Amino acid sequence: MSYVKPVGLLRVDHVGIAVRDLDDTVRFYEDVLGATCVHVEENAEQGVREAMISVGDGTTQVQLLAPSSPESTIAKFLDKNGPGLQQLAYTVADIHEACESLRAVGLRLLYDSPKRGTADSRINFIHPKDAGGVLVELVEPAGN
Ligand code: V0V
Repeated sequence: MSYVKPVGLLRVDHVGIAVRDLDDTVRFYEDVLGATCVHVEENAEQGVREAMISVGDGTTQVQLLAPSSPESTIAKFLDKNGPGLQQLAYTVADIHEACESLRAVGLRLLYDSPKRGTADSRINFIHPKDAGGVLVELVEPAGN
């Protein structure tokens, strides 16, 4: 595969973990691991209740993802695999440019145009079958 224009990943934005009980898992991360929950929200479109857990300087976070409905992709993931690593997310400067670069080399993006992610970021995903078995998320933070 030849890469015409590399995407330009800025950093690992977060690692997403599918969980059954958000509040219990947040307590485990805070009380046992000593990390800090910095953000909680429900994203109805994605079918998740989520918590962002800050580690160290907070540049990279852990995203705990619980299903908010039985049809949620996270509910399906939990049924099939049980709790565990679900996705790896990278920060990009420009989500449209990043998606176009990937489409140009034939990779499947899950959405035709980016959707709303955590804290008003814009997100899209590379299909795990096109990214070495990893669900790769691209994140353009709000305010870019
Ligand atoms: C499925 N597969 C995975 C996977 N999910 N492989 C690695 N990591 C995952 N998370 C594999 C699965 O083992 C199958 O392989 C194949 O893909 C088809 O899986 P499936 O169980 O039939 O599932 P699908 O195709 O119905 O759905 C899979 C996709 C779905 C990835 C298309 O989960 C999706 O749309 N995900 C993107 C949205 C999302 O994850 N939202 C929740 C996070 P075999 O068995 O055929 O070999 S929301 C979020 O991250 C937010 C809000 C944010 O960050 O801001």
